Amino acid sequence: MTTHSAILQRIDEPRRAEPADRKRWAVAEVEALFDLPFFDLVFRAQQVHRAHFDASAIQRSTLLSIKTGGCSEDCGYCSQSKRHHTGLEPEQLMPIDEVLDKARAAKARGATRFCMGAAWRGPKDRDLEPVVEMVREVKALGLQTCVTLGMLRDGQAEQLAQAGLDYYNHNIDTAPEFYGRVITTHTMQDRLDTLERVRSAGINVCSGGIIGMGESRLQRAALIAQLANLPKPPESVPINNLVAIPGTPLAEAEALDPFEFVRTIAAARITMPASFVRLSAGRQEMSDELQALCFMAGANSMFYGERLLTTDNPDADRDDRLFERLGLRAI
Ligand code: SAM
Ligand code: DTB
Ligand code: SF4
Repeated sequence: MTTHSAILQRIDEPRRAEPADRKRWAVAEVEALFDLPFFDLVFRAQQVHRAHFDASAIQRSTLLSIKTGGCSEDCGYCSQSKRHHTGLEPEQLMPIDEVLDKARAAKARGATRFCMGAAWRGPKDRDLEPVVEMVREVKALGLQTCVTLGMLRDGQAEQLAQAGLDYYNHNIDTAPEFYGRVITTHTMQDRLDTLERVRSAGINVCSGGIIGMGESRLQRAALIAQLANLPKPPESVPINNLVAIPGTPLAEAEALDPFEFVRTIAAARITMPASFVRLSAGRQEMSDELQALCFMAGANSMFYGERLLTTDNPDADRDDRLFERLGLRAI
């Protein structure tokens, strides 16, 4: 018998698998992509996109913060660090019934994946138990599951895999050379170690980054190269535009040229042809036209529903209208 999740899995599969002799991207080569005239870059990204995917099909995930605030880490962009004064009230882990209600609503609205986020450096074993239960129950609703819980220790990824977790989100966030300017309480190597644990446990990897944090174009290229050159590229690559949150060290970061955001999407598409590239945080501040350019540059996934973790996302109605106007189809 074909299960609902097996069908979802199949819809999700890119048209062509990665070639065995996959190219390694030098940072300079990725930078050369960024340096192309805008329309040459977008055209190239479109060609790659269409060779691997139906260009009208967009995957939609709904996010839920299951444990908000009070985090020990000092990530300079994040509202949830207890070191920043963002006025966010730390909360306990959300009860499972509430999580399931949100998941049912997300499914009814048309999301195919439900992503649960926790403001932890990493889960303690006693934290993981209830999350494992959430994964099992959300999956039983016929949704794909994703969690983002911070760094994992030995054995934790396997527990999540046993519960049937489909994706683990863990971003490398920025270029290796810029990492220490944004985060000092853990290293990029710590993040890479977790990604390796997730891979070894057989869970799909969701990893991307944030742009607009004051990094250079070369550093944006280095972020993309680092993702593309992972032993296996992430199945899902979220590209977040910084949401500048008052009270965080990056509250006053200078806004990035929107075309540079589109270029980053295009570079991700070209270097990771078979991955889903997610147009992630920052959509609330984007015009419909800018989002359309992102889809044209190869974005084929997004967060759907009015809330990200602690900030707003466009209303589902606005997104539905945009899909209709552009002839896009949700998967
Ligand atoms: N604590 C876990 C972790 O760090 O992986 C999970 C939650 S954390 C909030 C997930 C991701 O959200 C971060 O890695 C970052 O990429 C993104 N993020 C957080 N705050 C953001 C902001 N203000 N703007 C854009 N992206 C943000
Ligand atoms: C990802 O790359 N972006 C999402 C999800 N993965 C967890 C989070 C975006 C957070 C934006 C700021 C906030 O709402 O707090
Ligand atoms: Fe904590 Fe994650 Fe926010 Fe960093 S990004 S402060 S680890 S919740």
